[in-house]
Order: sequence, then structure tokens, then C-alpha cells
Amino acid sequence: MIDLRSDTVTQPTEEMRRAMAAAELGDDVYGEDPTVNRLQEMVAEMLGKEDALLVTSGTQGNQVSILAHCPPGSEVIVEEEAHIVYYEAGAAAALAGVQFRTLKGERGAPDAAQVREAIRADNIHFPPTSLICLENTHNRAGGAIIPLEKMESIYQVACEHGIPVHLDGARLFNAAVATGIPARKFAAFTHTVQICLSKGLAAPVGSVVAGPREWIERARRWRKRLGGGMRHAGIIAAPGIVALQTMVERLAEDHANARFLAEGLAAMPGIEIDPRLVETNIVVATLKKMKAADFTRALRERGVLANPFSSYKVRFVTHKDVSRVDVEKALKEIAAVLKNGGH
Ligand code: TLP
Repeated sequence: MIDLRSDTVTQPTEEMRRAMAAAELGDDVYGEDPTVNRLQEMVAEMLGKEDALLVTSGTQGNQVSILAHCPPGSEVIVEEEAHIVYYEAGAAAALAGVQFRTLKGERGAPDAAQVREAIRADNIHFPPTSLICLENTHNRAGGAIIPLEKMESIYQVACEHGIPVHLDGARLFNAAVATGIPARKFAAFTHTVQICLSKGLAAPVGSVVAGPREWIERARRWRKRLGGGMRHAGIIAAPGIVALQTMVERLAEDHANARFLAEGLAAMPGIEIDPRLVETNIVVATLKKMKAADFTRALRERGVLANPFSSYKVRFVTHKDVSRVDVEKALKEIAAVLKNGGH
């Protein structure tokens, strides 16, 4: 199978498996796991933040962040197709008791003027704005990079109003590698950041949130409440360290493969994509005649996996377990499915 459903399907490397076996461990609920502490220090340093905290998943990272920032009944400004809105099972409403003020973004992000307009005035009728969330790269916008200048201008508006900015940086290193701008420069225009170790970086599990020391302590308490105090979590942190040391620069290969895939698709009848808009490792294409669910079913029978993204949209994600040759093969199978119209 050529698995283009997500970069979450990546298998850990041999080096990661060895690091897991050899990891020095302790009980992290006592703060005594040296490997977890090392990973947290490493991420804090990479993102230019005071402290960091290992969490179970990207979703848990975003949710402890919302919980640590926002009182119940307050409002979070967020782009309408953000992962936090779309794919986190309603957690922010169910757990933090916040409501979303969703804004329509351009390639995944609203502009600073929209954000300024959406911040609530101090009025007894209104829910107070407690957080602004951004996502870089933006999943549903096809791995789009929010430009640094846009992040800076939103951050300035946020600071003027004393509102924190949280970045869902599940794929922040993809943005960094694609632009050549270090992750810490993007992170400088945020108060808190969540990064995933288990997407393109290929660690088996885990995410890290980073931010001010006092805020991390609050996030730690929320993580505990959510059942995320993981004891000898160095087993998870060890491959995470290897991921950050060995898997960041190679993301460029995934980006080149995604662009190659998009160019191949653009040449086919029956599917639409502008390859120039493919900036990182996610390719979202629109089917002209087939429904996405029928297309992905037919493609699966030919040994290629992709995810339907809406009725007529399909998403392909490149990653380290998909080679250029695999992408070439996938293109052939896609062409055959489009030609047969699924039959
Ligand atoms: N995204 C997954 C699915 O949940 C859609 C994927 O296959 O892309 N933020 C962003 C931007 C994400 O794309 C994801 C995962 C998460 C957060 C959540 O991470 P996990 O899956 O570790 O909870």
C-alpha cells in the first residue's frame, strides 16, 4: 500500500526504536524523567520559550492550551477551518466551556484587521475574548504557510488588547523548512505553541506545548486532570528527541514530492489543483466528476490510500515512508481511477 492518508502514518526509525529501548527513565509526574526533561528543554530552546511540556497528542496539546488560557464562557478567535474547530471532537466547548468566533481566512489565516474587528469590546452582553488561535502550516488549507508578517501583525493586535496568541504548530517545522525561517521566529509572534512529534517528524506518539513558565505549570495541571500524567514517559520522549535531531531537514523531500504529485495531478483531466499553491507536504485536489468517497475507495483497490476531505475534495499527504517512485506509481493509479470513473 502507498499510504498518502496522512503524515501521522509514518513509522518510527530504527534510531528512534533504539533510543526508546535505551532511554533513561523516571516518574514524570514527580518531574523525575530525565529524558522527558531533556525533550522539554530542547523544545523550549528551539521555540525560544521559557518552558515546555510533553503531552499525549496534538489534540491534547491544543486543549490543555485552551484550558490554561481561557475561562469558561469566554471566546476564542480562530480561523473557521482550523483543526481546533474541525477535528477536535468539540473538545473546547465540552472541556473548557469556551465558544469560538470563527473567521474566514485566506489560505488558512484571517488578517490582522479581521482579528481586530472580532475582538470583543468590554460590554456586559459579550463573551470576553480570551485567546486567538492560529495554525501553521494550515491543514485544511492544503498545508498553507501563514507568512511571518501576517503572524507578526496579528500578534501586534493581540498584544495591544492583552490577548494571548496560541499557535497550533502541529506542522510548524514544515513551515520552517519550506521558508528557511527558523521555527523560533514564527514562535516569537505567539505566546504559546503546540508542536507534533508524530506527524512528518515520524516519532510514534506525542506533542509538546511551549510557553511562559507560569503558564506551563497551569497546562501541567490541566494535563493531569485530563489523565495525561504519563509516568515513565521517557519512552515517548526519547524518539521525540531523535525526531527533532534527525527528521526536520528531510521534510524538504516531502515538500518536493508533494509538489511533484500536484504537478502530475494538474496534468490529468477530472481533477483540479494549482501546484503553485502546494507549499509543504499536503495536497488538496478537487474532483470534477467523482465523489471523493468513491474515488478513494477505487484508489484503495489499486493499492493507494488517500482521505476524502469533503464531498469532492481529496487530500494526499507526503511523508518519509513515501518515496518519489511511490508517488509516480500513485499518479498512475490515480489516472486509471479517473479514467474509469471509479468502475
Ligand atoms: N491532524 C490529523 C487529523 O486529525 C485530521 C491529520 O491526519 O492531519 N493540529 C493539526 C493542524 C493537525 O493536523 C492535527 C492532526 C492535530 C493538531 C492533532 O494531532 P493529534 O492527531 O496528535 O491529536
